[in-house]
Amino acid sequence: MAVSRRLFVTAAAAVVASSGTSLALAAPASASSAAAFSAEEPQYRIPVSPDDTPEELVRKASQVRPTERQIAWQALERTAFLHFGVNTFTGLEWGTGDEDPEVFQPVGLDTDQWARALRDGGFKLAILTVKHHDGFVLYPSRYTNHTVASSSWHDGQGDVLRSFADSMRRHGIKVGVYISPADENQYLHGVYANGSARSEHTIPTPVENDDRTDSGPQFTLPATDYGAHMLNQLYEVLTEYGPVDEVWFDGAQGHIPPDKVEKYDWDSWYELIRTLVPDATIAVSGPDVRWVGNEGGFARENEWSVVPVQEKDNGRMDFALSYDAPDMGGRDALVAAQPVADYLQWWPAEADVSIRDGWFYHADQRPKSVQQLTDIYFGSVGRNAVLLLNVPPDMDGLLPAADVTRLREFRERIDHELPEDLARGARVTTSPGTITVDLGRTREVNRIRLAEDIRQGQQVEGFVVEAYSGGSWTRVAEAGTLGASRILLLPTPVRAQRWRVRVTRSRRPARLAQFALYRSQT
Ligand code: FUL
Repeated sequence: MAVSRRLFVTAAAAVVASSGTSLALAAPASASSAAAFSAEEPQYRIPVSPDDTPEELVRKASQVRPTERQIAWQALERTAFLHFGVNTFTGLEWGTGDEDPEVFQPVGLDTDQWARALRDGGFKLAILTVKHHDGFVLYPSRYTNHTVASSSWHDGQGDVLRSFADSMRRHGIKVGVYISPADENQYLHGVYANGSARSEHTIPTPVENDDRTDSGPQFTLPATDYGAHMLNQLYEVLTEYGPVDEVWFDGAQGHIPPDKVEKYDWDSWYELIRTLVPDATIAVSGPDVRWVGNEGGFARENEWSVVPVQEKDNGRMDFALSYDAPDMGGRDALVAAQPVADYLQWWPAEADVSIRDGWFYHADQRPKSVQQLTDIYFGSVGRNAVLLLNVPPDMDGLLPAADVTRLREFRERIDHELPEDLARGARVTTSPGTITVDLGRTREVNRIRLAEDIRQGQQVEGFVVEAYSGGSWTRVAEAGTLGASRILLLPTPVRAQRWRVRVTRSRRPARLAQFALYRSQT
């Protein structure tokens, strides 16, 4: 079959280069998907219709590809959340919007300490709650008084966002911003969910005595009153604090009564973000990254990055099934979602969880154990998701010492779980659907890490890993999806010189980017 052979030739070239980590193989695709793969260009989002046959759905899924920004995001693997704001001082998880800004007194704020701890924990990006549901803003916004500027902390001159962004960049950590769509303070001021119609707004909307003199980009965008408020805040955050790498929109409504519905101006928000920071991912209530569906940090055993989505109000994409669906993108899910799905889209999973029970700091809570964090790592990064671990700063404005220690221990543990790759530089041979590595001598292995080259989409639906011993191949592990990262833990170490991965089912010929073997040192 032509497609298969072409990929196989490419595979051979990769093997000759003996990169050790860039392997390729032609897997036995199911006949229907392989035969149908042809003219259509692969893309990030492919329309589906109720008339598509199950085979057509699978063929379309096989043609979905990530964008460059999604590829860069997926490679981060470990990302961090920092929930910090008035709740840190009131002890609440969801604020009220009418708290006195004076409660915000992080007298020892040291964002370099945050950055060092996250860097030493192996984190590549950190997302700060610039605004949580209470509407209190961690920088001096021109569009609300519910901000750090209304606190006597630093005589009203404090700016946590500036400090955070500068520290993260100094320590090589990318900058993300959580800006809650729900805003209790704006609700109390009659702006959020006030029933205003969408109309054209000039963004940034000039304020009295506006201090912005340089002429940055200007927008005319449709929005409600509150939508324009969000646009103005996004504009401030995305133009005054250096390059932002992720904008995180939560889906929760806080305490705002459920019948007070603000129809968010997603299309306008996304347009502003894409124009101001084209490389930034827009996460969760956004087109680039999807919420995994729980707040425990665990992806599904078989996690797909190609999933059926529905187009909702004002250009928002949403999952076509429910977020707790056990299968997000397998063949059955593609069919089950068909009556309501508009597209199949590359929408990879982000698994969020807090190191403590709450998202905000509470003195009576303790960080999770190294073992719990390790299980979470294998359950997220090991299952084709990116981990988003929350580490909440305390009332001094510091990450608690116990959490700092735990982050370092966590990184050390992962380093010991996946030490030297025993397959690096090994002799590699391929045959259709199989890659074999010869380690040159018998080695003991108990961790296996595999990855598809996601530039070619996500194709693998089933694979086995086998070790050659006693004159025959023995199955040591088997799993369904593979995706950007799959880590398999063997219950007992296996000794063998030759190891192979065999793809047993795939949507179209797959290409492996990694086949690594480890003996943990724990
Ligand atoms: C949720 C919010 O309601 C929580 O407070 C927290 O921010 C979490 C990450 O998302 O939906």
